[in-house]
Amino acid sequence: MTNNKTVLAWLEEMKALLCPDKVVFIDGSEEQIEALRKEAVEIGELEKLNEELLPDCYLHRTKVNDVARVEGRTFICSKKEENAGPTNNWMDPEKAYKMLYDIARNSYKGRTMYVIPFSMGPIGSPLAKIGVEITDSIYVVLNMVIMTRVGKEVFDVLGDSNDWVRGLHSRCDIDEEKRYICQFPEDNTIISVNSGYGGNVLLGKKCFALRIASYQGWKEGWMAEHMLILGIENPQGEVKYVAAAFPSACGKTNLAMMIPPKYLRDKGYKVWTVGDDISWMRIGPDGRLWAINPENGFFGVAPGTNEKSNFNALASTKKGTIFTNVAHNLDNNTVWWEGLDKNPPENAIEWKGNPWNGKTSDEKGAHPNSRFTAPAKNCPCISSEFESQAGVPISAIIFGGRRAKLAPLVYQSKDWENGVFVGSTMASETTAAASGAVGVVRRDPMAMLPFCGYHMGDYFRHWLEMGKKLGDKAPKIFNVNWFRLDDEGHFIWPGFGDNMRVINWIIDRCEGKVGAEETAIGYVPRPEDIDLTDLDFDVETLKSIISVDKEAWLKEADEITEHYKKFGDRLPEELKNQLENLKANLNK
Ligand code: GTP
Ligand code: SPV
Ligand code: MN
Repeated sequence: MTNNKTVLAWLEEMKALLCPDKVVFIDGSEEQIEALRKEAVEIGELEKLNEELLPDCYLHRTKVNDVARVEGRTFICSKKEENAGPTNNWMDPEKAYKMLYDIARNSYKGRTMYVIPFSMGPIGSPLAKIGVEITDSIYVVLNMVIMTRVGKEVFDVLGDSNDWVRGLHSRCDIDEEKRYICQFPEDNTIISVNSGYGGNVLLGKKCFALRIASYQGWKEGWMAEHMLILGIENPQGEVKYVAAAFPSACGKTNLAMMIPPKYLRDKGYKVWTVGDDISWMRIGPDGRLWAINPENGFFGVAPGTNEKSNFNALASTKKGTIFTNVAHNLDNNTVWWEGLDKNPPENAIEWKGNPWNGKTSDEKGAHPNSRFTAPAKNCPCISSEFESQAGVPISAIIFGGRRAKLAPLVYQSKDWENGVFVGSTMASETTAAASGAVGVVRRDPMAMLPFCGYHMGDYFRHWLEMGKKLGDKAPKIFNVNWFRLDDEGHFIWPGFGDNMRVINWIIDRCEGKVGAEETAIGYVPRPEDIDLTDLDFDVETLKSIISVDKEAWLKEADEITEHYKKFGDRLPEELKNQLENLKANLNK
């Protein structure tokens, strides 16, 4: 399928190491994919779901010990430890290769080595990049076919070039003691062993499109970010694009596919999805920041997805989708998860594979991090620019996270540099998307804490440099928080589609159409400027979630001081000054 010498040489090396019984190149043809689906069903990797209700859909269960990303076993293997920085685990590349090759040696014996050529981004786009993943898992192949652009065409575009990312995945024994997810940014290489869970094994996604690509972006002058991309069409038919970085399971897929409230729809507002997780951004010929979604599908959180919370995501899962770790409804051979509807199946199998009665059981039917892998083209609101080679121009960048207290519903940073400060100090309560405690506040700069492939101080510096290059064409930077809780622990803001009310304020700010109140942390909306039409939500409550509590923010500033210490002398001076300014403003 290719004559590329660097590809062929690497494949020979991998064959000698892994000793597969046979090698299969994935050409992207429907016949080959269909044959693989059949085989996956025969060997029990997948279960075929109801062809009438969920055509071409399948169910997969991972091992119980293998249900989320494992940040503690994820490593950046740069030659120098200091280049991985204080927020990453580091391993010496020489030692890492040796250890990983020892683990993977002969692990494909009796198995097939699948070779997957894939493009992150529209094939041939100047913003796209190419990878080759080898794996011994049909589940991985079938997920990669949905999540990326796979097939011979990718090799054609690659030609003789050596600019491609090597990805080795081996399931080995799914032994959590020997599980490693290692990125070698200086070698364009990823090695993942002893896991079969999405974020650890779909190597195009977090490993390449964020950890390796963030490093490439730093070296080459572009940005790889953990951001959704959303187009907002106003009644005049003009579309503005925003990119938003929220940590895992904090609402990217939801915002990327939201349905505006009825009265805004009636006026003619529309929302178009470009991406729900990752954004690659470059400065275009016009000097603005242009973004593509490097992915081709959605690997979304299932629980909580329903017709009301995310109609478009649910619609996207109705055909050609792989469900992982959800409950299996045996009555009609479909799937179910917590929050899908109020009618859990009685005759079902839960995510671990045991019989389950959703009406009487206290156990969960679906794992909290259960996922769907759905083709982007299924999405009813997929953007007409989804396949655009040039990408879309970004008007605003939005940061956000889960903060029960403190962070206002929305505020605008004073300028790019202040926006980088806001992003670099982001914090959020942890979720089930990674193993470990849930609900603990942690600093997660730009939602990239688990995904930045180099020293985060250098990453902040890169953001500042990009701002200088963009000058007055830089997107405006905002921060949002949909997750404020009242004293009873209920969400105060209705969220979901009603977030459109906040997005409209953001767009109006970008266009200079609306004023704001200046506070110590940035610009917050004047209460009358957030449109509450048709919403049972009073202005006093709104005021309570857009106000800035100086005492609480002074405490926050102290925590930021601690957070910043980690970065030592690689913390840009500009950000230190930003922190001092914040303190001074709060003490005024
Ligand atoms: P990753 O795929 O892990 O990167 O996650 P994500 O950021 O795409 O998260 P997703 O959109 O799947 O949201 C996960 C959870 O956030 C779900 O439980 C949603 O119900 C909840 N959520 C999303 N938007 C809102 C909102 O506006 N308000 C509230 N209260 N919850 C929300
Ligand atoms: C995330 O955790 O941010 C995800 C899911 O998008 S995973 O691909 O597992 O990383
Ligand atoms: Mn994500």
